[in-house]
Order: sequence, then structure tokens, then C-alpha cells
Amino acid sequence: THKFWESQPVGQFKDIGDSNLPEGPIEPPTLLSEVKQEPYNLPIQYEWTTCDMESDETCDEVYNLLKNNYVEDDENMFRFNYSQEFLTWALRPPGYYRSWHIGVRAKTSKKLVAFITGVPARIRVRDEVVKMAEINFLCVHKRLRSKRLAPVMIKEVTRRVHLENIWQAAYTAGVVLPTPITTCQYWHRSLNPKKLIDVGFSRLGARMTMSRTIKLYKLPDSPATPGFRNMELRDVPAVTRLLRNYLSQFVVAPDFDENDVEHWLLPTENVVDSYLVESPETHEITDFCSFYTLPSSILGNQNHSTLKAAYSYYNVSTKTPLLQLMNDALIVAKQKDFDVFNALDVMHNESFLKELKFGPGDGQLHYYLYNYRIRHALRPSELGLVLL
Ligand code: MYA
Ligand code: JJ1
Repeated sequence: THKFWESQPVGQFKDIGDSNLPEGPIEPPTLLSEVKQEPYNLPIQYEWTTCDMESDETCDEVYNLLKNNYVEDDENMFRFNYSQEFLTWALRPPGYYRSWHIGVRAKTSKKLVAFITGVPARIRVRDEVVKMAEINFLCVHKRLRSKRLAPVMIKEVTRRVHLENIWQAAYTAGVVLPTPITTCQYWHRSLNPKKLIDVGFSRLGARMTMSRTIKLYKLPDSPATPGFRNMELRDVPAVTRLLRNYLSQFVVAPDFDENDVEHWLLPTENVVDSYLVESPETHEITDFCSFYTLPSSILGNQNHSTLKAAYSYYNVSTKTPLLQLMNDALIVAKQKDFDVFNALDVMHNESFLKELKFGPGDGQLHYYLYNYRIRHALRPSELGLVLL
């Protein structure tokens, strides 16, 4: 059972398959004057702190909390290691609220022991564009687990989102909660198979030698598509049009404007890479692909401490076949020294995963909406949203 989640306005397990329940908000908004004005109570030893992500010092504290306590795989071999630059990018999009970057400190030592964040986003669900918070980076220090701190943090971020007159949220988790709008599979494409095998990320296949494996995953030195180049600032209007048109076909997707595209998709070194295809004849922008950089710490390996992973982000093909576009993405990721290229089975990704030698991982990612009911669970291919 889920004592906390059963008390929240989210789709409940008992309601699955009930076609009488309408799609849309589960609870109506209240007046802002009815939103609780004081923070929720924490256990007496702890205090709330708003984390100023413009301060390098605070950003370092958050970085270290996450580096040591954030998400691990099911065998505790790898732990996400989001960089400081990544965190400032992820947490300071257009219109962000400082008050949604919430920490918990030990009162006596002032040590940061827990964290949760929201950033604002417009998310379209079918034909409705809904103002939402994207909730991410929920983390409680390993020594403070299972003390019901997470529900207090979730209630506090909810309160601060409500204070901005926003009543819905989107989030992902590796665990099953009431109730996913869809469940996605992680797929992995080896770029540096020897290292992946050495650190236990992957295994030598049956009847495979190391040299046959290296050959299997070999890629050309440079992209094949004429006109394939880095996205630049001047491309923002064309990329926005391309992306808006592409995302319109999915049931749930972000409603990106030019400001959002500039923030989320313009290349930022060691954070996000974006490429496009400019037709050599017409100079039209016809295709686009992107990935973000999220290394993982390798826990307890003598020879390697970091796994450099690229994660597929938003990709659009109108002229170059998606398979060829993504093969070029693999080629540039390999040139940038990534060890592995990861992707979820969202949007049209299924059409290239097997052919480009991705294999299914042991992890899944469940997507959720807060205070918004979807009548039937979606197929991953109906989802046009990638959260970081
Ligand atoms: S997902 C990434 C989550 N982080 C990690 O996995 C890092 C490593 N783990 C930890 O730091 C802790 O284990 C966490 C739980 C902090 C996850 N999402 O305090 P507890 C429920 C939601 O005793 P702890 C991400 O960042 C659990 O079912 N709920 O547990 C998106 C139980 O409730 P119930 C979760 O292990 C986050 C209760 O918490 C999650 O010490 C989106 C137990 O609390 C989870 N990942 O701490 C948050 N894990 O009894 C929701 C456990 O009912 C946002 N729980 O089963 C909702 C929208 C809010 C805004 C709304 C605005 C309108
Ligand atoms: O990375 C993941 N799994 C890897 C490593 C497994 C190590 C042992 N548990 C994996 N490797 C196989 C790769 C192989 C390459 C050649 C082809 C065949 C496949 O499967 C998994 C995803 O699969 N990652 C995790 O488990 C991390 C947590 C995922 C949930 C994230 C929740 C995030 C919350 C966000 O806000």
C-alpha cells in the first residue's frame, strides 16, 4: 500500500479501467489565499533552505549531495553524477522560480541532507496546454532514508508550486507509484564496448569474443548526412517550427516556444548537444537530433570511476531517414568520447533502436502526472516528453 500517495490527487490503482472518470484535473484549483502560508513541519533537527542555484557554493553542495546519494541501478553498480553545469541548466530555464529549489539542512551542522526541485513548463495533454511543474532531483541522504521525509518534501514543493497558481506537475521515477501514464524501457547502444564490459555495464554476448564485439559496435569517423552540423543561435526559429510540428502528434508533449528551444536545445558544452541537417541546396533545416550528457559514477571499480553516457533527447526527421540521423548522432557521440548512448522507447525511437544495435537495459522509467487524470495508460510511442 501507499499511505502517502493514496492521499494525493493522482490516478489511483483502484480506478484503473474505470471509463466513467473524466480526463483532466482531479481537483479544482483553490483560491491563492487558501494555500497554506507556512512551510510544512520537518522533524525538529532539520530546517528548510531555498537553494540559490546562482551561487557556485550552493550548487556545489547540491552537486555533492546528489553525487553521493542520488539514483543507482538495481545492483548499486552505477550512480547518476549530474555535473554542476548540468544542474544550473536543468534548474534555471526561462521563468524559473528560486523558491522551487528546495533543500533540507541539519540545524546544527547546516549540512544539506535532502533536496527536491520544480521548474515551470507548459505541457500539452491532447488539445490542452497545461501549466505544470516538472519535479526532479528528489533526494534524501542515504543515512536518513525511510523516515517519511520524502512525503513532507513533496507536500512542500506542491505548496510552493500552488503559490505560483500552478496546479499540475509531471515527473518520472524508476519505481512504480500510483499510477504511471506510461512505462518506458531504457535501451543502450555501446560505443566503447571494452570499457562497458570491464566495468560490468554490459557482458560479452554468447559466442562473442572481445575483438568481435569491438568490431560489431564500430562506427564511421564522421557523420554521413550532407549538411549535418551543430545547431546555432540563428537556427532557433527554424528548429522551433520543426519541433513544434513534430511534437504535435504525441498525446503528451512539451509546448516549446523559441525561448524554450534556445534554453533546452541550443548546444551547451558538456550538457546538451544538438545537430541539424541544413539542405546544401535550399538551406532549409529539415532534420534535428539532440542528446544530453549525464555521466554515472562507477561504484567500486579499480580502473574506471566514470561512465560517460549520452541520453537521446528530442529528434525530428522530415527528410533524412530517422535511422540515418540517429546513426550520425551515434557517430558524433563516439567522437566526443561517450562510452554509451542511451534512449527510451518514446516517440519514434522504436523505429531505430534494434537496427542501430541498441539493446534493452534492466531499467524502466515510469512517467506520472500530478492532479491530471488520463483515462487509459499511453503507449511509450504516444509520449513526446523527455525529462532530465
Ligand atoms: S525520481 C528520483 C528519486 N530519487 C532517487 O531515487 C534517489 C535515491 N533515493 C532517495 O533519495 C530516497 O529513496 C527517496 C525516497 C527520496 C526517493 N517519487 O521518505 P520516505 C514514496 C515519489 O520514507 P525514502 C524524482 O526525482 C514512497 O512510495 N515518491 O522514503 C521525481 C512512500 O510513499 P507511500 C516516492 O526512501 C520525484 C514514501 O515516498 C519516490 O527515505 C517526484 C516514503 O518516503 C519517488 N521517487 O525517500 C516526486 N520514492 O507510502 C513527486 C519513494 O505512499 C512529485 N516515494 O508509498 C509530485 C508532484 C509535486 C508537485 C505538485 C504541484 C502541483
Ligand atoms: O543503466 C542501466 N542498466 C545498465 C547497467 C546494468 C548494471 C546492472 N544492474 C544495463 N546495461 C546493459 C547494457 C547492454 C549493452 C549492450 C546491449 C544490451 C544491453 O542495463 C539502467 C537502465 O537500463 N539504469 C538504471 O537502472 C538507473 C535508474 C533508472 C531509473 C531512473 C529514475 C530517474 C528519475 C528521474 O527523475
